[in-house]
Amino acid sequence: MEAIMFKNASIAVTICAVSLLVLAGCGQMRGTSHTNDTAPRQFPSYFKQLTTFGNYDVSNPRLAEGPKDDQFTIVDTHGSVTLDIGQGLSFYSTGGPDITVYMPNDRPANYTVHVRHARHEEANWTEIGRGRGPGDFDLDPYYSGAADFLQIRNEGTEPLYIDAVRALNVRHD
Ligand SMILES: [Ca+2]
Repeated sequence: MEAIMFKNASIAVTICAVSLLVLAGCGQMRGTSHTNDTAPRQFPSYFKQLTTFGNYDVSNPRLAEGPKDDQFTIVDTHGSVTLDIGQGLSFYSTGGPDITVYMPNDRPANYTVHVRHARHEEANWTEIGRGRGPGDFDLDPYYSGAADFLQIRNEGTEPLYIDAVRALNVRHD
């Protein structure tokens, strides 16, 4: 009988100890979450939506929106497609690559990449690089600060196939 009571007491003590550990863990998680809420948020994101301007000589422009899916926007010679990173978001430069352009390897065509801030309607587009096939692009040293829009222009003589575009450093406005 004494042995059984001792065993029950041991179980009770163990349950209490585990409960305290769980509570302590919850407190720790809440604390961490609170800290993240006040810190700048950085994350990669695909360009989400087509803009209402800057789309010329382009077929299926919406197929360049969102994640890579092997569905292609096709930009003809001298044409362009313009994408927005999304409502309430902007992209910016860090030390490494900032933009990744996804397109098929077997259909290379010459293109340029340009960026712009949405609110600076009078501002010109800033070219950040030239490409042929899929690749990464740096904003610096050509552009500093935050941008919202990205434009890809076909600079060659072949059709330009674009699957998706991703900004590697995105933050909430
Ligand atoms: Ca696509």
